Formats: sequence, C-alpha cells, structure tokens
Amino acid sequence: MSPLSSSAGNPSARVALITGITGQDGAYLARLLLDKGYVVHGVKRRSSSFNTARIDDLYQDPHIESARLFLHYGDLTDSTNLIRIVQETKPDEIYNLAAQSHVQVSFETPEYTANSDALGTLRLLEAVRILGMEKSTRFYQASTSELYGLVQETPQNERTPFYPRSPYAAAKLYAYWITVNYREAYDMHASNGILFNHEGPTRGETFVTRKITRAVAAIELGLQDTLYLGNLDARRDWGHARDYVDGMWRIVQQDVPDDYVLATGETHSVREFVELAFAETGRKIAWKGEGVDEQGVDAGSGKVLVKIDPRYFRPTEVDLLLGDPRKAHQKLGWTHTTTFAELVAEMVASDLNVVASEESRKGRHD
Ligand code: NDP
Ligand code: GDR
Repeated sequence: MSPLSSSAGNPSARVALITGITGQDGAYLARLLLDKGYVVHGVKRRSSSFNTARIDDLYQDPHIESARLFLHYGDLTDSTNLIRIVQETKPDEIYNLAAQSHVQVSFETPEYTANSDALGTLRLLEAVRILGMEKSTRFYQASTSELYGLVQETPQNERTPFYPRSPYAAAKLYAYWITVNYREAYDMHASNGILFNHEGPTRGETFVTRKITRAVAAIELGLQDTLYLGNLDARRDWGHARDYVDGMWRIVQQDVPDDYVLATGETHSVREFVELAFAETGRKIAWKGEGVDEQGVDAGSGKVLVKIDPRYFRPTEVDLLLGDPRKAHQKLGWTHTTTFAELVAEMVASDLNVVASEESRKGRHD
C-alpha cells in the first residue's frame, strides 16, 4: 500500500497527509486537494470489511505513473507506525482528522477516545518533531465546537471559554492545547480549526442529521414506520462538509498559524431538522405530548412517525451551539455557501436514492 516516493514522481507537487481519510471530511478534503494538484497520502485503518466507500471513486492504482492518491495502513494509537508514515511520505501539510468522533460513543469508550483523539494528536505532532520536520511541515488539527460544551456565551468565537461536556470533548480539549503548545514551543505551523457541526450525504449514519434523513427516506419508501430520537431541543450550527474542508485548507495556507472558528452563524434545533426533512417528502409533522412521551405525528395520515427513546439522551448534553465565524470571514476569506434548507434537501434527496438502492441489492440476495 505504500508508494515508492512521497511526491510520486512529481517533485513540484505539494504533498498532504490526511489521517481519517476514510471519514466524511477526509474524503471531501482528499477530493479538494487532488483537484488542487496535491499528492495525497491517507491513513486508513485495517478493518475486517471494506471501509473505503467514501473514497473509492478517488482510488488510483498506485502502480500507475500519474497516481496521486496513496493509502497507508495506520492508527493514531500506534506511534511507530505514525513516525514511519510521516518519514516515508514527507508531507508539506498534515491534516489530522482521524478521531473516534461520536460524542455519545465516547461515554461508552472514554479511554479509547482519549487514546485516539488526545494522545493520537500528540503522537502525530511528536512524529513530526522526532523527524526534525517541525519547520517544514504544516499541521491542521480538527478541533470542535464541542469544546464550548456548557454554554458560557453565544455566539461562540475563538475567545469563548471552553467547558467540555463529554469524554470526546475532553480529549479534543487536550488535542487543541497540545497543538497550540507545539506551535508556541517549537515554532511549528500548527493550527486549530474549531469547526461547528457539518454534514452532508456521506455523514456517518448514526449522527442525528443522517439518522433523520435515512429514516425519512425509509419511511417514504415504506421500509420503516418510526424514527426514534433523543433530545429534540438540542440546537446546532449546521453547515455542509464541502464548505468546511475548503476552510481547513485556507487555514493551513496562512503565513501565520492560528486558530479559527468555522460556522454558519445560524442555529437550529433537532426538531426543526426533523420538520424540514419530512417536509421534503411532503409530510407535515405535528408534535403531541411532552417529555419522553412526545411524538411527531404525520398531520396528513395521523401516523406516529417520531418517538422518543431515552437511550439517546446523553449523560451531559451540549444544549446550544452557535458560532461566530467573523475571523474566518475576515482573515481567510471563507464563508459557508450551503444554507440549512439546502443541506437538508440535499441529504434527503441523496438518501431516497441510497436507501432504495440498498433495498434493491438486498432483494437480489434474498
Ligand atoms: P468521521 O467519524 O466520519 O471520520 C473519522 C475518521 O477517523 C475515519 O476515517 C476513521 O476511520 C478514522 N479513525 C477513527 N479512529 C481512528 C484511529 N484510532 N486511528 C486512525 N484513524 C481513525 O468524522 P468526520 O469526518 O465527521 O470528522 C473529521 C474530524 O473532525 C474528526 O476528528 C471529528 O472529531 C472532527 N470534527 C467533526 C465535525 C463534524 O461536524 N463532522 C465538527 C468538528 C470536528 P474508519 O473509517 O476506519 O472508522
Ligand atoms: P454532535 O452530533 O454530538 O453535535 O457531534 P450528533 O449528530 O451526534 O448530535 C447532535 C445533537 O442531536 C441530539 N440527538 C441525537 N444525536 C444522535 N446521534 N442520535 C439521536 O438519536 C439523537 N437524538 C437527538 C444529540 O443529543 C445532540 O445534541 C458532532 C460530531 O461530528 C463531533 O465529532 C463534532 O465534534 C461535533 O458534531 C461538532
């Protein structure tokens, strides 16, 4: 899986290393960097089943002279392997996107989450330093609006105090500060993007947006009756992942490393997301009852489409995220381009196709 040379026979091309390339953002970023002419190396985990669906269309046979995308087996919990990959690929830019990224799962696997998300970041930074590349390699850390946690102020900007509310957020807090520390201690070009939630048709299926749009599609196709959710009143600043990976790249291109919020500056509740997603299939949701007994009813047919399952409540919740992206607007010339309504529409339209084709493949196996 390793290439013969880091820049693949094209010494003038910039070389990027992406951890988490098989994830939502990794795949969008790989596409963006390939379009810009980069040679892209990605770290992928060994898995017993295929885990490259998001980048399969970008795959290039590494034996072909013009190939510019290369994958390397690796894991953020293994320092030796990270050192070897950085040594072999000699990246100009590292984008550290790999993480156990699910907040609720982090309550179940707190130690693993700390190991991969917090110490993994340290291992990668240290690999750069051990190899003496701290002056030649730029580093991007995938920091998160979850750092803000318990609301201190809104909108949240680069100076808003952090108050993490999950093992995930606590691990990402370490990753944020160790990135700042390597910048200050070793004069590294290391930056944090504090990204608010960003979604899209390839979002992981257990994050709330994708869970909703898949369920709306399955209900529309007569394959599912009910969507079970947790806290409908949580509010998030939701943008499109395509826009956000462009922001990551802009952060890394700055002469001076720094930390930036990327957000839309709008906040919506999970409840609003549900209403808008069902509206895409012509359904109007009426809410009845309260607390765990609340239900979302199809105003047309009277069918109960949404129910509450307390298993999805979190031990500590982040109630309200609303970002202030003015610094990114001013310094990076970055702004989001996809509106909330466009995001929901794109995800529902995509899942109507995805769910239908999954069903037809299932049919062929019966
Ligand atoms: P995903 O969960 O879609 O992708 C995570 C990636 O990390 C996958 O490629 C996964 O591999 C990989 N990974 C997980 N654990 C390890 C490990 N121990 N070693 C190596 N690779 C690992 O996340 P997103 O693409 O949505 O997010 C990208 C990054 O941005 C994450 O760090 C996330 O925490 C952060 N973030 C995301 C936001 C969002 O709204 N999407 C907002 C703010 C920050 P595999 O495919 O094998 O599981
Ligand atoms: P989040 O995303 O925790 O913000 O982290 P998620 O979509 O999981 O939750 C958003 C909000 O929806 C509420 N919710 C539910 N969430 C899930 N997953 N499933 C449900 O059934 C459900 N019902 C209600 C949650 O309680 C929460 O308030 C994402 C991840 O991508 C992180 O990696 C990233 O750092 C942050 O966004 C910014």
